[in-house]
Amino acid sequence: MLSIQINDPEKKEYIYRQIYQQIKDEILLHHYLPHQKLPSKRELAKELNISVNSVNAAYQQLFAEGYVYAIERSGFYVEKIDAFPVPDNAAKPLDPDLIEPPSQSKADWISFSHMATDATTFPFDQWLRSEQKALKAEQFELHDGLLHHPQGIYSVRKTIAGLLSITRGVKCYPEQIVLGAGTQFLVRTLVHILPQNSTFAVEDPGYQRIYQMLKSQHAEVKTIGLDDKGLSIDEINWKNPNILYITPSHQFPTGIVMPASRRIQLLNWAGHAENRYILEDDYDSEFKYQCDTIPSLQSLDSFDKVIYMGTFSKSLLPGLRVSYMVLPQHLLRKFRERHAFLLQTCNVLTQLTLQHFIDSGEYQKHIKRMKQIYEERRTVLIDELNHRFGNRIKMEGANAGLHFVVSFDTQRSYRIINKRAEFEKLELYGMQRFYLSENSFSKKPAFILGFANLPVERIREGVARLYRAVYE
Ligand code: 76U
Repeated sequence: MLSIQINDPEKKEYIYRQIYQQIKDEILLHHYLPHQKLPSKRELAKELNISVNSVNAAYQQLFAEGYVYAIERSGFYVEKIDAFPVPDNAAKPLDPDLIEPPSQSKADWISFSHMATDATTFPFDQWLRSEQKALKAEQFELHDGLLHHPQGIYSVRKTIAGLLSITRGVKCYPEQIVLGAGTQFLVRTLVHILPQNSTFAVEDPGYQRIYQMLKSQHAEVKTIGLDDKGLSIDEINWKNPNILYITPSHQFPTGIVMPASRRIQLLNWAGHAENRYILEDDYDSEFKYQCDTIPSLQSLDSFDKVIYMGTFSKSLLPGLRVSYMVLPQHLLRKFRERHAFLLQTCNVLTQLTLQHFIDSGEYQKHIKRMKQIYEERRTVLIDELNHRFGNRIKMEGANAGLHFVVSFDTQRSYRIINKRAEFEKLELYGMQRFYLSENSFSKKPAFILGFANLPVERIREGVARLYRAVYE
């Protein structure tokens, strides 16, 4: 007879689950042998003093999972299953090196992060209103998930195409737009539609997450240094890549705004051979100071060689995860051949909310307001840095975007400054993060200062903490 024990009913585990679990374990341990007959339901119920229904439920579950089989008018028999150590119910303790430290509260920290935007200035009410409109008007899109186009919802792409034409001079049809949850993801899908055996080139210093991602796709990737106009033409000629990933509006991270002369050199370079392309990452182009925004590279391209990429991470919130790219028509054809099976990665409700947010004019209103807010933060920050550091600081790349780069006249190393910054409760990122090859490593410590999440009233204190981290 089976040695089944029913626990204290107070434990609140269903009786049928207890029977099921114990029989299953005994089968796996080969305490019950293959083809052994289980006691009849009535017998077992009587012995354990429980209802036949409970035994029946346990047997049915064992049957459904394939631990026992049934023979009509005879009963249930143990399946032939290899002996197997019964897994412990409790999870194994997590190896110490895998434990994630609890996230620190950063309430009294000051942030120079280039990654954050400011949640306090985001128009949540208007966003929620757009979401409500989306929920009411587009229920079909929401429940009919699998039918969505791999490139994203058409009406959303139409709205984005309209916006890009006004704000960035990008010429495109909605058909050419591909949405995706992040720039990295989009670049990854691109790797598979660009010419085979391509050699990629990335800016150095540059966006390390794209560099690493390209390498992880087994692409050949070269790093190319910068001169005062951006990506060095000499180095392109010497290293001979056929795909360039660049950030001409505001080089990431140095902040160089690429002048027309270099843009035209690069476009001519791309037009020179069939397998050449330029990936223009226009990540923070909405924000330009003291003059209007500079038209995109894509708007100048008459060879159909520029793949334009953008994101709502800087203009709205990075947590939305809505980014997009605009494919030249011949690459669009490749994308459709190669990626027809892909499901869109952007959340449908977020896509539709974004569409309403843009169509209602709220997006442009928000950008206009943020331009003023960021302009003020930038000016106050630059003034305060000049005031506090005098000629011991050098600032670069502050004409656009939401960050610039500062270097200091100091003997202190990155390590010490970063440690002191942490002590000062100052979120600060060093430029060493962005140097992709050994030989681009600058000797003087330099830091990227983001001001998107830095309210004006915190700037003086932020700069004071920075001064202490560097000099005291
Ligand atoms: C994005 C560049 C050069 C795009 C960026 C960023 O995925 O669309 C930086 C770091 O939100 P996504 O990416 C936007 N192109 O720098 C944003 N920067 C990253 C996220 F904040 C991180 O790791 O230093």
